[in-house]
Amino acid sequence: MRGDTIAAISTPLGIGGIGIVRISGPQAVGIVEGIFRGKVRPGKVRHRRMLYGHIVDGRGEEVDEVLVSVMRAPHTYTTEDVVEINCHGGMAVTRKVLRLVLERGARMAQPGEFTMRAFLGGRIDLAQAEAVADIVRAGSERARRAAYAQLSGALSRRVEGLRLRLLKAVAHIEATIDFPEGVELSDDEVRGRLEGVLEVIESLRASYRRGRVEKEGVRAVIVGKPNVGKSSLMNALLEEERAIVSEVPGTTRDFLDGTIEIEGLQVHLVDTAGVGEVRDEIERQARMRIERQAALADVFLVVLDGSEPLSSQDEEVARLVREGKKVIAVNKRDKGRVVADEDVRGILGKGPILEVSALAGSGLDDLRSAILEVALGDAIWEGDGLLITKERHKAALDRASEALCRTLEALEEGWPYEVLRVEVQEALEALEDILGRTTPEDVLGRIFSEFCVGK
Ligand SMILES: Nc1nc2c(ncn2[C@@H]2O[C@H](COP(=O)(O)OP(=O)(O)OP(=O)(O)O)[C@@H](O)[C@H]2O)c(=O)[nH]1
Ligand SMILES: [Mg+2]
Repeated sequence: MRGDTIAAISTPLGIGGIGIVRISGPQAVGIVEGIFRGKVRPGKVRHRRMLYGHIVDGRGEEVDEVLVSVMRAPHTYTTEDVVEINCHGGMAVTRKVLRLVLERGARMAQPGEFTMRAFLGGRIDLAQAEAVADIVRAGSERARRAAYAQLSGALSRRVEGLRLRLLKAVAHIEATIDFPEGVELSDDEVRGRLEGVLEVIESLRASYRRGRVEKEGVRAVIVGKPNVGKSSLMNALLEEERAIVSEVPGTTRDFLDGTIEIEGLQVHLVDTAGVGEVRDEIERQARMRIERQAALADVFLVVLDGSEPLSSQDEEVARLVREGKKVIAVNKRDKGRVVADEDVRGILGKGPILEVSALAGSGLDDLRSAILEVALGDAIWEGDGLLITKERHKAALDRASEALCRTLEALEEGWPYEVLRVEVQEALEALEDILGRTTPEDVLGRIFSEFCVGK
């Protein structure tokens, strides 16, 4: 319910430099007045100010030394009065401060409730609110950049622009219905306007694949026959001795993973057991794990030993990765090379071939670039930097696109303008759904419930 006052610990639970208890709502300032002792009373603050003092409990005993930010509605995160108590970042301290706040009448905030209030208060739209969760979760530079663009309203402005253009088209269609003889636009002009909008929608839809990759990163699964240096390469890329390396074939049985960032893109590396003969139960289990990982791969990093002729085991590896995108690393180049590129192509087909030495650490920069290129490869998109990253937005744009295509068809076939109006209206509503203007309450609830508490 809006109108009550909510509170939560907004910093991660655990030990940290500071912990912040955030309070929002009409009682926020009054509640803090009751537990704060300092030179300036929170109630005296008219806009944004930080006060130094102590939090005291019901018996007047000091709980912690704090800084309290007092922010007055409507220019706050939630658009309501907001007070944030910066205390020491320990579990006992933050919990105690929160308990005192709750005892004075605040209610524990639901996940995402502060941001939901910002949305309901009209400070941000739904696409921006969703971006709050994304920027908090962003694990790489590219994910952060995509989330920030959405948070700052780049997507919202684009969608709002399209919405206004469609509204004009609707106004024109309605005028044509009401005063058929008084219209100043021809069918061609209506078509031109709708096509213009459709074009922008299509370019946004086309950015979705790329947007997903930038936001989620990619999973690169390292495969190869035993002893070619998969684990060595994994360690070299991670710059850490993560996996056991030995001259004995069959060293890796399970799979291991680790994450690197290549030019801001998160790449999740998975090292697997060597693909070879299956002679016992452990090897059977290892093979099952390889196949499971292979099914999850966005990209394969296929490792060959370039110092030895290719074997039937390499061909088995090739069969495993046949369907996928791949980067081929011809390893052990420090030992000399006997395998020619044509032979590699012969069994593995497409994909960049890189000569590397995991042992000497050479060729790794080119390998990283190749992984990046292949990961982004068929997500090529020639846009202006604005990316769709969310399934919900993609679905809304699909709906808008289909409705506009139907509108154009109806126009082509000379259907009455009443029919056009219905279709354009559908497209309009789909766009408004991105901004949260027509989004039903249960959908809103679901979106905000995915946030963390305190956001
Ligand atoms: N000379 C040379 N030796 C390498 C290179 N990379 C790995 N090795 C050696 O090859 C052997 C096998 O390396 P691993 O990294 O364990 O190979 P793997 O593919 O993970 O092996 P399995 O887990 O058994 O399938 C070790 O003795 C490594 O030191 C390289 O670039 N040059
Ligand atoms: Mg290994």
